Amino acid sequence: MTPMPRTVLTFGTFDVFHVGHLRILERAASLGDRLVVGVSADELNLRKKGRTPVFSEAERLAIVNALKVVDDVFVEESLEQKRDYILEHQADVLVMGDDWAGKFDEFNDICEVVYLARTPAISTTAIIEHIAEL
Ligand code: C2G
Repeated sequence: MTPMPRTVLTFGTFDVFHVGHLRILERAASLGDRLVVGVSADELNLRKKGRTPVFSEAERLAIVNALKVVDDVFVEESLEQKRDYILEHQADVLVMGDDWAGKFDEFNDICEVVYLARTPAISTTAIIEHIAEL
């Protein structure tokens, strides 16, 4: 019998896509056979970070979906729906950056929860500030 493919699920805004985003998606993909990414809705980002993303939800979805390591994308409408998303996408592993360390341990009952170290010294905010100062 062929074993079931191992599905990895991760979330993020992925605004002003940079190498830190790429690295975490590559590492997440290496933990399974299939990588699904929940891309934060514009509305969710506004609530979470107090600013509208530079790139729209449709643009961010298109960019993430075009990556070789990504198999499927969907819009993450709310932070509170994580359990539903994990079940809906039949995720075996939930991957989050370690800025969220410990925050999603409650989902250990339905999947493996892994926190990966962030790539140092790069962020969307730093890029926006850098460009603004040019
Ligand atoms: N990331 C990283 N290294 C960086 C910057 C970001 O590894 N230098 C990771 C983050 O840890 C996250 C992913 O890239 O796992 C996406 O980053 P953001 O777009 O900043 O994600 P965030 O807005 O925190 O969204 O449900 C949770 C949220 O949707 C997470």
